[in-house]
Amino acid sequence: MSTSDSAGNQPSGPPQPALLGHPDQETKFAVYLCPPAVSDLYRVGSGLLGYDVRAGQTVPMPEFMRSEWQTDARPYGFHLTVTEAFSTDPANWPQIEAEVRACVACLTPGAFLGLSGGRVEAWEDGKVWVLRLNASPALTVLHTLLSARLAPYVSASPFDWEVREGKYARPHEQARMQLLHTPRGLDSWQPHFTLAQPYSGHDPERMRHELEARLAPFHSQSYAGVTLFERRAGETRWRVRADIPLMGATALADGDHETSRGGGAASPTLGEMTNDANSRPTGNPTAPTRKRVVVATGNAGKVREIEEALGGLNWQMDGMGAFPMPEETGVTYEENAAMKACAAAITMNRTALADDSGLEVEALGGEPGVYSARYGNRTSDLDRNMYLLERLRGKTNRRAKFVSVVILAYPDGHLESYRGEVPGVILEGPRGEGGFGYDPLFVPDGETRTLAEMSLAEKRAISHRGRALAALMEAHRAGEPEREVTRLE
Ligand code: ITT
Repeated sequence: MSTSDSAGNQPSGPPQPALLGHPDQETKFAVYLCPPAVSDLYRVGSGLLGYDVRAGQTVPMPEFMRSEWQTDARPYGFHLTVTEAFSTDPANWPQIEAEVRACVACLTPGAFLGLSGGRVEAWEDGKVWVLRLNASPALTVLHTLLSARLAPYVSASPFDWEVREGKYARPHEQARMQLLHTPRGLDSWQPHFTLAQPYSGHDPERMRHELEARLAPFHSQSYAGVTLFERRAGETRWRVRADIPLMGATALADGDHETSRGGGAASPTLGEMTNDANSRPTGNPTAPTRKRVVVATGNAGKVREIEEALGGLNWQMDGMGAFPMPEETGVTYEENAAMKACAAAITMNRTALADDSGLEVEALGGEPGVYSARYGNRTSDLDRNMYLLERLRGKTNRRAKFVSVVILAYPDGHLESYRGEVPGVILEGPRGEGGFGYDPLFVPDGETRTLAEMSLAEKRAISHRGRALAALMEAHRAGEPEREVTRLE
C-alpha cells in the first residue's frame, strides 16, 4: 500500500472533496498480491502490522513495533498493491470480479508473477517503511491490464484530492487520470509491501535493522495469482473477497524448471504460492526437473514440428498464449528469430525458442527469403504458393533452398543459435496435403516427393528446421551447453 492508499482511510488526512463523501461510507475494491496464510512471509508481514487480514484478527506485534506506527497501514492487512484502492458502486462487484479473472486469464498459463531485488526503504521523510521490490514483466503487464480494465468501475480515486491540490497537473498525467481515474499512473508503479506507517519513533537505524533482518529471506518472491480485496461501506478494515489463480502457475524462481509431479501437471493452487523464489512447488523432492521452454511462434505448423523434433529432450514446451509477437523488422533470419525469442524470454521470464525461416529461390535472386511469410503481401499459404509459381513462370532454373535459424533465448539475455538448410527444386504445381507454407511446391534433393507428401518424422529427418533442431538437440544432449557470452542490449 502507499501513503496515498491510506488517504481514503485517514480522517486526519487532507480534506476529502465533497463529491467523495466520507471515505468510510464508500465501498472500495483493490487488487493485491497477498501471500497465502500459511506462508512465512505472510506471518512475518501480518505480525509487523499486528493484523491478519485473511483471518480478520489482530495478532501480536514484535516488541520494537508499536500499534500507533501502524494506524495507516493496518486496515489493509499485509499485501502488495497491484491496483490501487478505488471507490465503486457495490452493484459492480460481479463485473469487477469478472474483469480481474479475465485479466489474469490473459496471461500465458504459468506466466511468472514475480518480485525480486527486495530492499527495505524509508519513504515520506522516514514516516513510511516499505519492502520495495521489482516486478517481473508479466506482473507489470497484469498491473497495466487491470488498471485499464477496471477503470469503468471506479467512482472515485483516493488521489482526487491531490489533484485538486495541484498535483499531477501535467497534460499526460491529466489524460491518464481521465482515462484511468488514477493519477498514480502506469509509469509510477512502485511494487512494495508496507511495513510501518506512520513511523514516529526516534530510532530509524534500529527500525531498519529489525525490518531488514526479518525480511531478508523474502527478497525474491513469486505468486500463483492475485487477490481481490474489498472494504465495505461503513467499515474501516479490508477483507479478502477472492483469490484468483493464474492458469498453470508454477511460482518458480527462474521460471525455467518444473519439478515433476508424477501423475500429471496439475496447476498449483494459491496455497502453493512461494515466498522464496528459489523454492520449488511441493512434490517429490528427488524427482528430476524438466526444462520449460516457451515456443515463440504463431505458426501451428512450426509448433508441431518443433515439439516432434525435440521430443527426445524431455523439455516441457509451452505456447505463447495471448502475448503478441513482435513485428519482424530484421533483415536476417538470425535477427528475426532473436527478436521473437527474446521478446518471449523477457516477457515471460522463461527460456524461449523461436524459428525464423524462409525459402530462397535462385532464379529470383534469393526471393522471398526472410520475407517468405509476407511474400507478395499475400495472406495465405495457398496465395503465396500461387504468387511464387507466377513469378517463376517460364523460368527453367527451379533450384531453391529452405533455411531455418532457431534461437534459444534465456531470460538473462544469453542466446544460442542453430541453422539448418535443405536444397531442392520448385515444382510447376502443388502436391501433397501435409506440412505448411511452401511445402507442397518443394522437392528436396535426393527425393521424389514434396515435403507436403512426407510424414512429420520424414520431413524432420531432412528439412532445414529438422537440421537446425537436430543441432540444438546435439548441443543439449548432455545438459545446457557451455555459454559463449552474447548479451542483449
Ligand atoms: P512465426 O514468425 O510466428 O514463427 P511465420 O509463419 O510468420 O511464424 P516466419 O516469419 O519464419 O514464420 O516465416 C517463414 C515462412 O517461410 C513461413 O510462413 C512459410 O511460408 C515459409 N516456411 C518456413 N519454413 C517452412 C517449411 O518448413 N515449409 C514450408 N514453408 C516454410
